[in-house]
Amino acid sequence: MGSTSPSIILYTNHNCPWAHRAHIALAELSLPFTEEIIDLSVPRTAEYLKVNPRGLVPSINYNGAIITESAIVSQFLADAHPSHLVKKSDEEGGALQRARISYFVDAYFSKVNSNFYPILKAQSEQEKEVEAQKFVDAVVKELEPQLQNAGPFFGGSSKLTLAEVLTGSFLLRALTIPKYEHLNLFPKSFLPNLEAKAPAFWKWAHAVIQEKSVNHIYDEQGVAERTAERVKKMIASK
Ligand SMILES: N[C@@H](CCC(=O)N[C@@H](CS)C(=O)NCC(=O)O)C(=O)O
Repeated sequence: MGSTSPSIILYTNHNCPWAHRAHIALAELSLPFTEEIIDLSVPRTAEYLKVNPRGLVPSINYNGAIITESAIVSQFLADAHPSHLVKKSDEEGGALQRARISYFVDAYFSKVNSNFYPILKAQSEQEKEVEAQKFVDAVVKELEPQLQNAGPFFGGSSKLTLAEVLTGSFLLRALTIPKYEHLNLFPKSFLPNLEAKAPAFWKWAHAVIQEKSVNHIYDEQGVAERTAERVKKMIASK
């Protein structure tokens, strides 16, 4: 499966951090693909619902097989095209590397990223400080110990791994949206606090977001502005 170039259609939307994972995987694997942008501002077409009955992006059509859910899509691509992203499970150290990556990604999403929207939705600076501290504390407790041997990427890898494929688009958001101070989404202390308390995370995360495969579809300002709009709507509908 890995040697000939497969036919791939990626159903995506560049503003979606989940779909963004598939872009990173495809770029890292240098796989050519056709892109179909799904407009998420309107109901999904009957045609797209046939591809993914959940109506979500991303989905891929890989040589005629439909695969949905960003983590599954990324894992599938990495498994189908063995590379620097992850060792094969029967390779020496492969099963353990896979376990380490899965644990890291689980920690990122269940313990750290779950604190992201509460910061944005908090309305006073003081409330934002409290929520932001929870994010930083979770990074310190859950991720910092796992990044001590980053080199610069997960597990001492000099190239991106599946850990970065699955977290990169979220790191971009966490590290760039706070720079747009006028949008009042994050407390001013957030980035300096993160840098001071979680230096290994800081170094790793910046190495990740500087990679072309990670940032090539990212519209930093657009995402920041649309996030502010979405948060406004969430607060108004409470
Ligand atoms: N668990 C899904 C989440 C994907 C997801 O939430 N995509 C959003 C855009 S960021 C979407 O398609 N939303 C369309 C909708 O909810 O109607 C994955 O990882 O692929």
